[in-house]
Amino acid sequence: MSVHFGDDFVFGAATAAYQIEGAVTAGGRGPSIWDTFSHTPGKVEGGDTGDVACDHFHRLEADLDLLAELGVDSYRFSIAWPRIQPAGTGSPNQAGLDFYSRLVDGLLARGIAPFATLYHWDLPQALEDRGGWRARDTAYRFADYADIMATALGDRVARWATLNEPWCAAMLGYAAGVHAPGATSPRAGIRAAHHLGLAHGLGIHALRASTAAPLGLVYNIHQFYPASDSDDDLRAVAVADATGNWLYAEPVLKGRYDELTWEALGRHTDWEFVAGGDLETMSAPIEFVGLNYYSPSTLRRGRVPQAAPTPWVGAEDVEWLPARPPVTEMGWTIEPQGLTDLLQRFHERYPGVELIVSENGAAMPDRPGDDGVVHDQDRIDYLASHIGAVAAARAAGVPVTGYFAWSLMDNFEWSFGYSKRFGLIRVDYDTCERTWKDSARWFQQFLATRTLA
Ligand code: IFM
Repeated sequence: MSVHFGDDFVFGAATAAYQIEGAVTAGGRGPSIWDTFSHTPGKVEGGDTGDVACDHFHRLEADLDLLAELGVDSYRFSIAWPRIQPAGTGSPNQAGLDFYSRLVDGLLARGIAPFATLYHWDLPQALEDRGGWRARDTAYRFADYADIMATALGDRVARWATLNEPWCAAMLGYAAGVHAPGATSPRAGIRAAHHLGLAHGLGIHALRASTAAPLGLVYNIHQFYPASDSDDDLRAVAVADATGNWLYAEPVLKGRYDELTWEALGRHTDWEFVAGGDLETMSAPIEFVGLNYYSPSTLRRGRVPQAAPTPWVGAEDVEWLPARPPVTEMGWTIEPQGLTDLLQRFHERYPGVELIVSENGAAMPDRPGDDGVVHDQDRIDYLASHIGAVAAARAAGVPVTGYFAWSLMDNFEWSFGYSKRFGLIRVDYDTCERTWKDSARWFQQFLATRTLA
């Protein structure tokens, strides 16, 4: 059986600024929390930093040509806030605006729809020095930045996301300490989650004033399964959902926090940072939600509470079972059915919102053959099976309108540095040379027919 995706379905590839751009001091860019974090010994594998990354900043035109050759409908990129406001406040840095303006115009000239994400984790360091996402003020500074970007690019960007994966920004960054800024306080993680949601709502208001494009945000809603049908294991999933998923989605899509979210997080916070009117601001109407999916997890009621610091704030007595094989280089279970299930259950909980698979892909071992090419049949299988999983969700009535492969090219995988490769296109980190992997050729051929065999 084959599945065909009509022309109204959007296929694309995704990247993020700090992961590919490099050129961290070029054009007046200020330091971000990821510059500080990656330069702190012991924080990133191999001492890797984003100083050069894929040197995309200097290779923009050639990278846009790669996208055109791939044949994508859309490109999802993120804007580095510290290129626009080097110290996180004040008037915009023209060189930064010019770079993204060239990026957007270059996409449009190639017939590719620009999909911009405003915040993919590179907070200006100056704002972190004033409290970062622990501070309510950061949400208002984000709205100023959103306003600047909407004014500059609102006539040309086809789709805007305010945030990428607020769970990672809040919990990996402020509770578990494995992402920038490296804080290890559950309370700070929850505050950050709320202020990120507030920033999203304020950002939507700012964007709305200058663009008619669809607006939304991107989540990594986790797909959880209970280890058994026991009440304990079902409760483990409910708690993990309430604290790891609905903490982010419920205020935005329903204007409230779930009862179980208040309850489970109550041991860490008194919620004093939730001000009157916040939930209304956070739930400003949006057109779409992006869901990033890589792998599901199986949970049971934990026998031993998780040791701190953990990103699973509020779910400390939930146990994550070891990943079932087959796994990717990240050690993540390969389970396409998880994507169908995620799309279905998100749609059931939040009907009426358009969904986009805004990231999906796999880090694989990737050894170039004697011909210098990476013959990554494993990645092709991963992509094909997950695009099939999207088709299954659509067939079941879920309004999924797009799929973005992560990632266009190998890049800086946060605390794993350059040790994990997710790209369709290989990057030689000594020369920054790009080489097409078999998966890139496969995606190109697939996009030519939009038909999955
Ligand atoms: O590389 C990241 C990306 O920045 C956010 N989503 C998950 C990807 C793979 O870990």
